[in-house]
Order: sequence, then C-alpha cells, then structure tokens
Amino acid sequence: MKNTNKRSVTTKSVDSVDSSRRSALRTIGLFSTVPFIGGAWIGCGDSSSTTTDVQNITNFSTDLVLDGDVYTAAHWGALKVSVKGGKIVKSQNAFSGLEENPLQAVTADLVDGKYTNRIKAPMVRKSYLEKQAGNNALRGADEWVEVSYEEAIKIVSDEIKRVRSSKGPTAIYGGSYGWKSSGNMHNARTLLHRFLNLGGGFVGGLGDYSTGAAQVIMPHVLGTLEVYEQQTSWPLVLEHSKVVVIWGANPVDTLRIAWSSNDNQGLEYLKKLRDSGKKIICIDPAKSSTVQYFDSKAEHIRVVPNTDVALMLGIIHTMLVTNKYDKDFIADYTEGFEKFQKYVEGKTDGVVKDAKWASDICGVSEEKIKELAEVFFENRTMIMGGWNMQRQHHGEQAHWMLVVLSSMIGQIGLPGGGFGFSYHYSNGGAPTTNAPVVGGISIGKVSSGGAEWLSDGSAVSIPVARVTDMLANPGKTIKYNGKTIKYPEIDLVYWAGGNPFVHHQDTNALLSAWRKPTTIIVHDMYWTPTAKMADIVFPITTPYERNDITMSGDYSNMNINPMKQVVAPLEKAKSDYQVFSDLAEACGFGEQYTEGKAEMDWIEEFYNAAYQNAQKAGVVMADGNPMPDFQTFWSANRPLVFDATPEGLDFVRYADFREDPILNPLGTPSGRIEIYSEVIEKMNYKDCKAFPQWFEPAEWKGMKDKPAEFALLSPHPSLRLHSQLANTRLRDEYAVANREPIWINPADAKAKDIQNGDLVRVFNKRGQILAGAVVSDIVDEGVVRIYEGAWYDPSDASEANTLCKNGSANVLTMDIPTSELANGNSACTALVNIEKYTGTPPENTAFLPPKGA
Ligand code: PGD
Repeated sequence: MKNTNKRSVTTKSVDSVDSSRRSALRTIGLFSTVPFIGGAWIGCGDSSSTTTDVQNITNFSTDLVLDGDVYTAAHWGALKVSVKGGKIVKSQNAFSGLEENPLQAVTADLVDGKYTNRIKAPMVRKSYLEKQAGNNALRGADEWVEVSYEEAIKIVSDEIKRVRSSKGPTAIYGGSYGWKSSGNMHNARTLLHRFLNLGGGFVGGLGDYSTGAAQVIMPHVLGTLEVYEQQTSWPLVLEHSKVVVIWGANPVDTLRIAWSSNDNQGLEYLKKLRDSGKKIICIDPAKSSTVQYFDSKAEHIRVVPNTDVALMLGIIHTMLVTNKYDKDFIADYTEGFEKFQKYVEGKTDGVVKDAKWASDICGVSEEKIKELAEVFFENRTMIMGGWNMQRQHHGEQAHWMLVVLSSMIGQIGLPGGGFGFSYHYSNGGAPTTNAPVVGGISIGKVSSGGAEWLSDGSAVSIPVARVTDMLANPGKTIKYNGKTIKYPEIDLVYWAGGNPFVHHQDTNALLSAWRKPTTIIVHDMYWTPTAKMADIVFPITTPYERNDITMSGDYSNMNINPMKQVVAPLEKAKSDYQVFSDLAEACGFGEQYTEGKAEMDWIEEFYNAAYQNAQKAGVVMADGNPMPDFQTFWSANRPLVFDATPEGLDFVRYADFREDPILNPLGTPSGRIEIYSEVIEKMNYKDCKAFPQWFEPAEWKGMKDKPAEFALLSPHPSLRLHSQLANTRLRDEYAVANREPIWINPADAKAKDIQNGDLVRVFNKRGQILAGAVVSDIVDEGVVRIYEGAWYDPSDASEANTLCKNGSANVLTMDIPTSELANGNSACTALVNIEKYTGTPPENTAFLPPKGA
C-alpha cells in the first residue's frame, strides 16, 4: 500500500488574488482547499500479459484510489472524480464556482452504464474469420466471434504484412479522423500513425471536418489558417467592443468542450458579455442555445440556412452606396477591392447585390440589412464567426466574405474590433498564460500522415471528407488547392479514435464504398456504429482506466492536468498504446515504436521537458510557486494553474499588421488581405473564383425545383461531443420516443399532422431515418433541425437505403466537396422530407452489442 499524497501543490483561491484587469480571468475558485480524502490503495498494474510488456517502472505510485477523489481531464474539462469501493460515484469540475457543464457529470456512465455498450474482448466478424468469399458484403450484418488477444494481434499483423508486401503503403488508409480522447500520451490517431509510419507509410487524411473549407481558403486570404489562432483577448472585447455579433456560432454549446481539455473560460466570458449591456446580435437560422441564453439581451436575426454570404453581400453593397466604409483601410491593408466592387455592383454579371437582392435570398428584411451596415460601421464591432457556414457547399466563400466585410468596417487590428473565427471553439480569446507547453507522443519518422506526396504524383494523403469517394473510386483524380490528387486503391482501413459512420456525410454511400477493402480494423471502447462495421475490433480502455496528461485551454494553456487512472480497466481492454506496441513487435519494430518506454515514462518525459522550460524561463504558477517536479506533481493529484501574461491580456489580433503592414506583412503573396487572389484565379476552379461571391448551394430552401421540402440543420449537439457521450444518461434528457429529436416548426407540424413526441420518418433520395418530433418555433417554417452525432443504427445493413432507427442526420446529408479548392465537407447543406411514422416502431438497437458480442 502506498500513499502518493506525501507532498501537495498548494494553490490559493484565485478569488483572493487581486482586482486588476487580470482578475477578469480569475472568476474561478480553486479546489485547493479540498483536502485529499484518500483511503485504501491497491496496485493497478495492467492485468494483461502481452508480447511487449509496457508495465510501469517508476519511483512514484500509480496505484489506484479505491475510496477518494482522483483528478483527471476530458474534452469537457478538468474533472474531480469521486470513487467508492473502486467504483465512480460522482464526477464534477475540478474547479469550483464555474458555469455548469452537464457533460462533466457522467464519467461513471462512460465506464459502465445503461447505454454504455463496451467492447469487452477482441472480436472478429464471423465470415471474415472463416475467410468466406465476398464476406465484405456482410459488414454490419454479421455475427461476431471472440478471439484471444494474441490471436487478434496475429491476425492484424499478418494482414498488414500481406497488404504492405503485395500492394504497398498506398493500399492502407489510416486517415482515421476523429476527436478521440484528451491526453498527450493516449492519442489514438497519433499512435496509429506512429505504427503505420514506422511500418512503412500509409494513406493519410488532409484537413478536418471542423474547418475543411476555411483552413484552406484562409491562408490565401490572410496567410494563416486563422480558424485555429488565438483571438483578441476577451477582456479587451469586454472593454472596447460596442457591438458583438455572434454569426453562425453556438458558443453556449460548443464551449462545453475543447480539443485538449476545456478551461471553461469561454462560458465565463459569455456570462460577462451577457451582463455587459453591449449590443449583442446573433445571426442564426435557429433559436440556438446561445440565442436562448442571451434571450432579451441579444437580437436574434434569422437567416435562411446556407445564405449568409448573400446577407453579407447585401450589407457590403449598402456600405458602398452609402459611402460608409473605411476606404483608408481598404487602400492600405487589402488587395484587389476594385475587382470585387465591380461584382457587388453587378458590373461583371448584371446582378446588383443590393439589400433587396440579398433579402430575397436570405430572408432578412432590406431595412434590417441596411441597419446592420450602419450599426457595424458606426460602432466598435467584433464579429465572432462560427464554422457551420463553411461546413456547407461553397463553404470557402463565407469566411472570405466576412473578412472582406470586416475590412470595409475597418477595425481589424483594433482592440475589440474586427473578426474572430475561434471564439466559439476551445475558449479562443481566453488570454494566454505563461505555462510551458507539455508535448505528446509523435507520429514517428517515416512519411505521411500530413501532406506528403509520392514521386509519381499520386497522393498519400486525401482531404479527409473525400473518404467515400476515394474508397469507391480508386484511380480517380480530383483537384485540391492547386494540386491534383489521384486516389489510391485501398485494401485495408484502420480507424482508431473516430466514428465515420456517424461523422461522415451520406452514410449509405459510405456503407457501399466501405464494402470494398478486404480488411477493416477499429479500436474503440464501445460498440459504436463504426466498430459494428469493422472486421476486427480491439477493446480499448477508457481514459478513466489509464494514466495520461493534458493541458487545458488550447489557446490559454491555463492548466496542466494529471489524468490519473480512476478505476481498474475492464478485464480484456488494452490501451491503444499497448495494442500498437504489440502489433509493432509482431511486425518487427517494437523497440522503435516504444523506444523502450511504458505509459508513465512517456508522461514523465513530456512533463519534464515542460518543467525544464519553465525552470529556464523562471515561470511562476498562479499561486506564486514554481512548477513542482514530476513526482510532486503526480503525487499531488491536482491540476496546475497558470496565470495570464500581460501580453496575453493585451493581445489584439492583427495589431502588428495594422501598425505597420510593410514591416509586419501577412503571409499572403501581396502581404495584405487578399480580397482578390491571383493564386486562386490561376487555379481556374469552377466553384471557387478569384474573389468571394455568392454561389447557389446544391440544395437549399429557396431553390427552384427543390428535391425535398425542408432545409436540414445538423449542428453540433448540446449534450454530446459529436457521437461521444451519446451512450450516457444524458440521452434520457433529449431522446424523444427513444430516438434522436427533430425540431419542426408548429405550422409545418400541423400541415403534416405531427404532434410533439410522434415518431417521424425523415427522408430524401440519399436515405431515411426515424426521429422523435419536437414541435417548436426554434426553427422557422420550412426548416428542421437534427443534431449531428446520433449513433447510426441500420435496420438491415445489408439492404440498400435501410432505415436508421436511431436518427443519424448524416444518413440524409450530401457527400459533395465544398469546392475544388478545399474539398471540405458540405454536411450542413441538405433538403429532407418529413412524414408521421405510422408503422410499428422498430427496436432501437444503437446501444446494443451486435450478434455474438
Ligand atoms: P466523435 O463522436 O468525437 O466524432 O467526428 P468524430 O469522429 O471526431 O468520435 C470519436 C470516437 O473516438 C468515438 O467513437 C469514441 O468512442 C472514440 N474514442 C475516444 N477516445 C478514444 C481512445 O482513446 N481510443 C480509441 N481507440 N477510440 C477513442 C466529428 C466530426 O463530425 C466533426 S469534428 C465535425 S466538425 C463534423 N460536424 C458535423 C456537422 O456539423 N454536421 C454534420 N451533419 N456532420 C458533421 N460531422 C463531423
């Protein structure tokens, strides 16, 4: 029995520190006063005996707390998890006094609960195991057979060797997109890439589903990705902005989570914004959680889905004709405005993009459009742009046009003015602290995973959202950001840390393409729809069953969190690291994969590198103490807290550029904001031209000859992170008739004879799902909303156009690229039909294991 709490890191309550502007940050009370209630301890060594044993050899304890509190972290924040008799009994934010985040309370369910549905053992699909000819056709409809861990390692390593030697690295798709779990060590996708790289390469994925279009267009316009950059600090917004526009973002929901771990600051700042008395405008097709949160303190402008670019053009035209725009800013800081201006005035296509034209498309009145032009120009205005509007057909145009609009307002680079594309994500704008950055495991040295290209010009990386197209059409070429990509022929797919049967568009098309490769391997903790569609699954430990480390606040770097193992692992579950270490060993490069290190060795190494940097820089934590050494940190079982720096608090995005655009040019060809891009002009794409413009989406509410009646909104959910947490008790709070809810306007519901709680069949030419009706004016007439992330649950996966019994929106969405430039996903462009479901409701099996499991 060991007690790891010999020394503790003391942190005083931040409430008591000072009352300067820095105190804007310090809205939280720390847990530091909470004493450790450790009781009994047991050894927690990995129960597995495996070919390469990655047991911990350390001089500090990794023993489990049986009764007491353990500190860990997840995408939804730093957590204090209470354990009794080795079972999780409570989970809450590690810090007190913060805005409530319901996602933090369900840790117990993620280990074991009513919907949890763990994969309990390595399993292989029956007809695959028996090597039956044409067995791929049974994916998702077959029985499963348990095999020993050693057997699973042998099957997978033999198969990878076969594919590599007979078809080469371009036959293995390891793009494996996904949000995995927090943790710098157990980073499933990186661990997979490390394994595939060290083994000789693979086909990777370019970009992501979040910002597929924006992250390709923005470097041409601003010279940076822009979407993943620190924002003008929130304290400056609160001090200087007169008008805050939340355009196509839903921060009240999306700030519950973050890529590393949530520092919760975004929700705190939203509260301050709500109470600030500033003019707040939300531009959104739906009465989102954010619109409801601000209630009477914000103006909600409803825009027809997919038409924000038209609205922006109407505002821009008004500014031109009223002569109320910043001509000096346009002259000094931008490139090519005149050519764009001709387009707005209709000189290039005969269509004047005035407020009337815009209003007819976007549904916002002419008067309101003109008023917005005036309000934006006359006041210090911060436009906080979300990403949904670029997750649409022609998604490149929205962010480009917003940059043009902001340039005309002329406040880019001023405190509280301009635009920001990351206030709704990972707490952008929470001021950066002095914390040293804790690193993570690397993808290894051999090729790919990013933008690597084979000498014959064929791609070893494809834009992530083209996965169905690639699987279905080997040899096809596509254009991508000035290059040509030739799809490889994939024979083996390996996925760890993602859920494509929920996140990818047009599930039926994916299902058919997915049948092509010989082998599909999936690692997950749960029987997700993707795991059910695999041939071989490995049961993975949850983050609460392993040790790790992460920072919180992707931009603030506010905390370094120990992610201490909370409970003993499920008997046959292994970490991704263990599985890949054993596969690497079986493939002959085990030593290179592990470098002889176990889980805790890596964690200690990552921490120590940061610790040394902190020592060199003389970093002091928020409590005034230097960073503790690793043993002290790990034993103390508490997150470390760092304070914002003066530079972080005073950070104004593009201030340097504004101050001197010659000395501090942007990374664009002209060094200025490119309203007109010669680089893009030369690419000569049909659907992304040299300046931003309105393109009619492939499907939208206002189109002629609509293929279906209702515009489908499929935004990110309130009580999940994509598909994660769907398998917890949170589902009880939103499921309707045991299905994913669909919001329908009362007038539409009446016309279709649908009542609250009814089962609804939602369908179009791509597929059909069942959903539970919520009749509400949250959506306008002609618009319906289904959150993305419901677990796909096919009635019969071997049947074409089978009904999804749980209500996954992506059965209905379009799998078309945003444009030839970015090839991002167009998830948020789709029309659907609805009808009351009158048949006998089929059983929802989304959270049940497949046959044989
Ligand atoms: P998640 O549900 O987070 O969704 O797509 P993504 O695939 O990231 O899936 C993560 C999976 O990883 C889960 O199955 C989880 O159990 C598993 N996992 C977690 N931790 C681990 C681990 O340690 N090891 C292993 N092996 N597995 C683990 C999200 C994607 O959806 C994104 S980012 C966006 S922005 C898109 N948004 C939309 C949208 O707005 N609208 C629609 N219609 N569709 C979208 N799809 C996209």
